Amino acid sequence: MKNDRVPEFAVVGHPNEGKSSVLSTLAEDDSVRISPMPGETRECQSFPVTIDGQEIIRFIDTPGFQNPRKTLQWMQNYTGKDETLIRDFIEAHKNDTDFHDDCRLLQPLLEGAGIIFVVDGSRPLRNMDKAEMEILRLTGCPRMAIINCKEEEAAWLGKWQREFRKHFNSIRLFNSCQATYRERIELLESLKSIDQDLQPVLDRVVTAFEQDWLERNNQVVKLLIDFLEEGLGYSHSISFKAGADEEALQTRLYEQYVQFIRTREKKSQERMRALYKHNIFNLDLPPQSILKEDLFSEKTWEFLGLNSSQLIMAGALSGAAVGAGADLVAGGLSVGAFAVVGGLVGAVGTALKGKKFLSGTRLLGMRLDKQLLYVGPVKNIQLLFVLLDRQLLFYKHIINWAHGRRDYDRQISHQDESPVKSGYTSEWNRDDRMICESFFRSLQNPEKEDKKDVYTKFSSLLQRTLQKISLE
Ligand SMILES: Nc1nc2c(ncn2[C@@H]2O[C@H](COP(=O)(O)OP(=O)(O)OP(=O)(O)O)[C@@H](O)[C@H]2O)c(=O)[nH]1
Ligand SMILES: [Mg+2]
Repeated sequence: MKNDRVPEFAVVGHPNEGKSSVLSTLAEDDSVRISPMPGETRECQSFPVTIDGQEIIRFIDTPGFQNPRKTLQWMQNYTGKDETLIRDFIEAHKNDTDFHDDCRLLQPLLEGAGIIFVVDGSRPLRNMDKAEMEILRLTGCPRMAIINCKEEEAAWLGKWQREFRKHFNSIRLFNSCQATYRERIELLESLKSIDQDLQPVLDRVVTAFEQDWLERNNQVVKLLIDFLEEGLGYSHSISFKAGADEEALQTRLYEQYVQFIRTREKKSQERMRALYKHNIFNLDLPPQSILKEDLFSEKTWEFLGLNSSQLIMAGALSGAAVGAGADLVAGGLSVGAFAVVGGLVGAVGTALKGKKFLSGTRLLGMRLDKQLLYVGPVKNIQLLFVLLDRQLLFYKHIINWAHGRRDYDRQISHQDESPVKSGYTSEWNRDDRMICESFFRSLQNPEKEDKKDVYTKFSSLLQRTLQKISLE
């Protein structure tokens, strides 16, 4: 592999070991075909990784070995030069259907690709595997081995590792269904050790991956701020005719708002998904995920956002609905903590009593002035923290969903049912919460606040949090 070329790696191995899954995760490409049936990949396919429109590395999916023992035998009896071994093997077998897959998988090596050999380390080592490793050694190409355990079985790992040491320059455990961003970077780092010539170019690739990740986090920050501005700064007025049914109107307006914020939240999650290149498959949330709860469910408000004393402080400082905190303290955490109106809270609050989540204090400000009913902006600061927690948990879910994973096989349960906060915002320190309060205040009084400073601090708080979640 020359220095000025885009580095290229062929992912090879026995059928059905997880080659395509590893590739899909490494390249963050969910269009790679994966199947429980062996023999899914029959032809080589190249998957480039591009950053800012520039191809920086390329992985090639290949079919599994079809006839490793006979291939090895042929290679061991070969009397030509080492450099022509692969070419002559392909030439000798190109019309033999028994060696179709072997010829295909060796072709990229002829064109200068490095080797990533994938095995399922949860099964025992067989002679067939030794034959495959020996073939790869005879090719003389730079190579690393990846142990991708399909089952949680570690009994065979030692044996695999001992055998690998004889044949490969580098060995790594990498789970195609669970690998995180950090593990992808580490794998690329270890590719450097398989060939000195690769080091400078792979250094550039790793730096590009890291910068790209930071840039995507920046995009998430922008996306979150847009979402919060729209969702919390929501405000408009409608005409109100004397004698009209105020209560019905307020209820309708409240419901409109709830619909609006739910749709907007979904939209920003879709954008986040696209940023992390999850385009095709469903990324099922674990069955007990708090994110499966409705935004306005009691459980959501119990588990996410600030705790009651943090909330009282936040309300006091930002001039937001302090009552929410007081209610939570007085009535335990059973109250939904929102209501429809601001100025008219008394009347409507009473009228709506019994309707589970329309009681308590203010969520959305509403003010009647002559012929106009003013709606918004949001009054309850807890909504800021709940929305943020939901987005941050969604972010965590997205970035930790490996592209090679196609279903939710491990159930992560929320066993702790006590009202302990499980989001990120309640872990923020006082200074961080104050940054949020200033941001919230600036949405309530857009013309009064010095927005620039507030936004800079809020952005950097979000950026720091995303970075921390990326490394968890
Ligand atoms: N649980 C689990 N399943 C995995 C893992 N890696 C792959 N699989 C599953 O194993 C099966 C085979 O995966 P593929 O990636 O298609 O394997 P392959 O080596 O490309 O197979 P061929 O193209 O047929 O040679 C699929 O059902 C994958 O979902 C893993 O780490 N954990
Ligand atoms: Mg495959």
